[in-house]
Amino acid sequence: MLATWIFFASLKLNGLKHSKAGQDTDECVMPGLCGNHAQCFNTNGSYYCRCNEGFQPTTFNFTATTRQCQDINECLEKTHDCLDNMECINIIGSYNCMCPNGYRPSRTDSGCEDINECSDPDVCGTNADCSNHPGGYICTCHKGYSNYGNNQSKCTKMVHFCLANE
Ligand SMILES: [Ca+2]
Ligand SMILES: [Ca+2]
Repeated sequence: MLATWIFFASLKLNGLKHSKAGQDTDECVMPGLCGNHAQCFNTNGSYYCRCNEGFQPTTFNFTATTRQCQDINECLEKTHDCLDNMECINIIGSYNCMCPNGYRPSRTDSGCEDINECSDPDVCGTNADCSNHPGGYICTCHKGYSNYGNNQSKCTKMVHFCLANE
């Protein structure tokens, strides 16, 4: 649920208020009067600005002079509706719910599920056993092979360096 913020313009702009005939002037025809990420609404004798959905005013007493509507960080303010096992990624004007590395969107519900990397026989190659675990996998090398400390890479034949006195 994104909050909608409204600020009323108390600014008196010369020449923008009532015309001599007492008729209302549409201040909103002035480009950029409310700044970025805001909409201008004309009223009889005045006007007001409203931040677009996903934005809020930068200060409490917000008028058109400051012209500031800033992005709401829904992730920090905990107003997002991402599920517990999803990551909230703030973007300008909205937010995204993403699955962490090693997970993908579930086909059965709207959450995330582990990717079984071992279903791809090529992920660890023929010289290792692949074991899947939540969010990752491990390649365990066969005897005589090594992935040299990177247990998510393929294993290569270990090279034996002979010492001079061997
Ligand atoms: Ca945002
Ligand atoms: Ca996994």
